[in-house]
Order: sequence, then C-alpha cells, then structure tokens
Amino acid sequence: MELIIATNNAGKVREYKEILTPLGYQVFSQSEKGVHLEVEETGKTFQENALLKARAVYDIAHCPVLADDSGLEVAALGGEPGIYSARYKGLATEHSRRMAILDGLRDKPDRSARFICCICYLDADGQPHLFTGVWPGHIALQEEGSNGFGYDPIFIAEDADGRTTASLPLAFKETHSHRARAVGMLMAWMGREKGR
Ligand code: ITT
Repeated sequence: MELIIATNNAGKVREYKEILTPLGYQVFSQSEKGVHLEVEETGKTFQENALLKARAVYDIAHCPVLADDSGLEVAALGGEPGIYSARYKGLATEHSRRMAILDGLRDKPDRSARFICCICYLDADGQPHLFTGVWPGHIALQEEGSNGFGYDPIFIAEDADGRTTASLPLAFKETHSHRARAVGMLMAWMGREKGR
C-alpha cells in the first residue's frame, strides 16, 4: 500500500521509511509526491495539529496519509516545549532549542521528560484514526551524540542504557521511541481492521 508522510521534517521521513518499508508499505514523503506545503499549526493539542497536517495533504493527494505531531514535554518546565517543540522560544536552530532546555533545567533537581508522538492516519476515504505514543525518560546534563534529530542529543530514555538517544544506534530508536510506539498502535489497529 502507498502511504504519504505529511511532513517537511527529513528526520521523521527517514524514521517512517525505516519502520514501515519492512512491513510492506511504499512510503513517500509529501515532497516526493509533488505536494509542497507548510501547514500552519494552529491546534491546541498534538492531536489537532496532526489532523490539520494530514488533512491538508489528503485534500491534494486523495490517498492514505500519515502525519505526526510530536514533541518533548519537560516536567520541571511545566510541560514545555510541548506542541511548540519545533519553535521553542522562537529559536531558529535545533542546537539553540536544546541549549534553552539545558539552561532552563540548571539547578532543577527533577529532569524527567517524555517524548510524545501523535499519529493521524487518514485512510483512503479520508477518515481520521489517531494513535499516541509516549516515551518516558529524562534530560541529560549536556548534549551527546549525532544520530537522530531534534532533542535526541539531550534525551535519555528510561529503557535505554543511560546514553542519549542520539548516542545509540538508530535501530534502538526505531524500535523503542514514541514514534515506534504510535506506529505499533496503528499497525495493531490495521491488523484488526483487516480481520473484520
Ligand atoms: P512537520 O510539522 O512538517 O512534521 P516539524 O519538525 O515541524 O515537522 P512538529 O511540529 O511535530 O514537526 O515538531 C516536532 C518537534 O519536536 C521536532 O522538530 C523536534 O524538535 C521534536 N521532536 C519530535 N520527535 C522527535 C524525535 O523523535 N527526536 C527528537 N526530537 C523530536
């Protein structure tokens, strides 16, 4: 089955291709399908934003679409950056956004955090199906590693060996992350649908 990933984030596209291609999906980014748009994320939740992004691409392509709205929630920062993870404090680079988190946590004993990924899958009829994966962990004392993207160099997952996600092999993230967990829920749902 062909599936378009409604995103402009190259890191997300790479992860979805790695996870879904072995499962038999032909995965395309929106730009590979000639869809060039940047959706304004006006929603108040991950779910609302995922639906906005998926719907915008579906309205052009009219085939199954998967969008994800994702981000990092840091407990001692009141859940920030949350849905604003891609534009935290208006900072332009991933490095500066990571530094803002590290600065915000200076002198804070609680470094717990979690990644959230909300997938919105629009089926061939444009019906939405939502799945949310959560990956608990904590924030490292400094950046480490160069794999992955976004906040991976400062995130240490609860189920990892103490290294940041960016320091671990990519295969670990592909099988354990918030995104992998949301995809797992999507696949379980698809399996049930097939059996109906
Ligand atoms: P699209 O909206 O085009 O999909 P985006 O990067 O703007 O791309 P989001 O609005 O969902 O995507 O913002 C997600 C941000 O949260 C992302 O830019 C990263 O900073 C962070 N993030 C999400 N998933 C992550 C992951 O697996 N590893 C590291 N950081 C992640």
